[in-house]
Amino acid sequence: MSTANTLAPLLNRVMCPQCWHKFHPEEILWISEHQDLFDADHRVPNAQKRFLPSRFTPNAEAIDPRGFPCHKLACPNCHLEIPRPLLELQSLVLSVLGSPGSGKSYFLAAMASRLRHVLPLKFFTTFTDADASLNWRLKESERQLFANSRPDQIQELGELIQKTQEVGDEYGYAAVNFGSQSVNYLRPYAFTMQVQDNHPNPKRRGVGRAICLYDNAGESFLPGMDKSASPVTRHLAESRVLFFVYDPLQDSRFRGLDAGLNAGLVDKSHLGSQEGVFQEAANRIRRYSGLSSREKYPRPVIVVVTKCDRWANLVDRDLMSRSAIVETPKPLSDGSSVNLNCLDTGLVRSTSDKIRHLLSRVTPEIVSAVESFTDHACYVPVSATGAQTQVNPTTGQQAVRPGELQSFWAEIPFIYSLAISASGMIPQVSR
Ligand SMILES: Nc1nc2c(ncn2[C@@H]2O[C@H](COP(=O)(O)OP(=O)(O)OP(=O)(O)O)[C@@H](O)[C@H]2O)c(=O)[nH]1
Ligand SMILES: [Mg+2]
Ligand SMILES: [Zn+2]
Repeated sequence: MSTANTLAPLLNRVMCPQCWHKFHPEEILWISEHQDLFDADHRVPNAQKRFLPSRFTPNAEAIDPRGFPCHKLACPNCHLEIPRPLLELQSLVLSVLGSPGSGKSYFLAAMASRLRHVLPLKFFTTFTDADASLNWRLKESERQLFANSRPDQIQELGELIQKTQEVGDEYGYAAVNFGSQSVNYLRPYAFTMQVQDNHPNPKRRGVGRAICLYDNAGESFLPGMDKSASPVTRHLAESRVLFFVYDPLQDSRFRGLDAGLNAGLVDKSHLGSQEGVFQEAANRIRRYSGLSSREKYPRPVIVVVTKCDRWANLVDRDLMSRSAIVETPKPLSDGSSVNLNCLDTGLVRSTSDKIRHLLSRVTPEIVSAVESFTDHACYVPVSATGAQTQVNPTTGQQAVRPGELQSFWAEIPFIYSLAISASGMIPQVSR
């Protein structure tokens, strides 16, 4: 029995979400289970041996060389584990980029937590971890923010989610040996997303995607940090949508607009400008994907303008009371109609215009950096924390009672990307 017919239905081509090797599903390796085969792999240290199977159980599980049935799969190139949904569902890679401290990890935690809630409740779509160990760091961040064991105690934001490390975090990265060369790969967060069978529109039922998201340390986006031995930002080239996390509070011109914006914020300008981070990412995308400097990037760039709990008033006093997901009657193919939740893309775009106007006035180089790269830019305000942060007078750091955290629009960049894509998973309306 071959591997190909043990896992049907499989995609024709699979892409490793770590080393980006593309391969046929029959090339996939299995991860042995017998303890004698521990630390016997020439690529991945301290791991079970990977092997190409020749024997299978009646349940279509490979049998390892010591006769044990196996369950996990690995990439034929880097030997790192690949969650099974990535072999079965079309994958969607999304990159998050931004300077150190801009709020990437907060945004991802708030976004994942909202999507787990909003997609099943409003869009008849499941959103679940494709692999618990890959998503461990993210789940831990979500738990710290939205299911904290001391919800009433004031805690500093920098403690709830710590800065993302550039190396060394055993959950975030994996070292692989290619002969004498060791390569450090960034591990993705992986989700399975599938339209449920109770979706009112039969055409949408069963549509699914495997989602891979990446959370780098901001330092990895600084110029000169792109190394062959640590290709941790290579996901940028495979990404369908870029989320550029822009933090207005790191820019002194922005902070000059409102005295309230200064409290408790650490000046990060010595780390380089945020448009410099974007330019560097754009250069890497051009280099990895062979896009010439005259060509424009054909995919969307969502500028996630974070921490809007601190600056929303500069745009619109009611900004944070608006909801972009609305219930609307939609016609079905059989002539009947049904009330469905839709993304109000009209509201998202008009909000984007207002924020673009503010950025063009205060930090015009951000707008020109993004718009000289793509014709598909959208500026979305997000707050991972909601309006409840305060500044600890002794340390000068932002602090919060975790029980009061309530994110704003954290799921909208993702939902908007799906709504404007051809997947048909998220219906849209423009009011
Ligand atoms: N007010 C407010 N502060 C935020 C928000 N999101 C993040 N912050 C603050 O920004 C700090 C940095 O956020 P992180 O998510 O860790 O930033 P990062 O981009 O992941 O940074 P690196 O891991 O260093 O690249 C946090 O410790 C918070 O103090 C937000 O929505 N509102
Ligand atoms: Mg981080
Ligand atoms: Zn690989």
